[in-house]
Amino acid sequence: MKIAASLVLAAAAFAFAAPASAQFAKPEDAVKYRQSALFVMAQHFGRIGAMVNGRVPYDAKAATENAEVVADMAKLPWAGFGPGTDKVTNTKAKAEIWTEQAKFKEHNEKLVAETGKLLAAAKTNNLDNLKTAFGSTAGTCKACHDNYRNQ
Ligand code: ASC
Repeated sequence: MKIAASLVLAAAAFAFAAPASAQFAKPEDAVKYRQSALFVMAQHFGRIGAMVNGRVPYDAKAATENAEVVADMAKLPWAGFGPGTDKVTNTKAKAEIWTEQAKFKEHNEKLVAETGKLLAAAKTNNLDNLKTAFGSTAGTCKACHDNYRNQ
């Protein structure tokens, strides 16, 4: 009972001590989180790319499974760019992410929309549909990188 009570107090103290930058214990965790989501997304997007570019045989089921991961991952990184995370400097993120938040958010939303279309295209089991959606999604990745990521 006594232990439970002190755990509750400790949890409450932690909650109040947590920064305004939402659900992460520290800004470095937010950076790790967003980089991890983007890394996993790139791995699975790359597997679709290999099929689209003919480097591996087209496999409709694998394409859909990969597109599911891509579409899920696409929703995650943006929470990791919250207030205070601009102070973590050993990243490729440009300062404009935080000074042009509305524009950055448009790019984030575009990616979520495009990866949703990629998944829908994968589910048609048609390689041409997949190719079109892949190209369009890649263009969305690139547009955001061109504006908001250092080389
Ligand atoms: C990928 C990948 C990206 C995008 C980008 C598109 O496969 O890892 O970041 O495509 O290169 O231009």
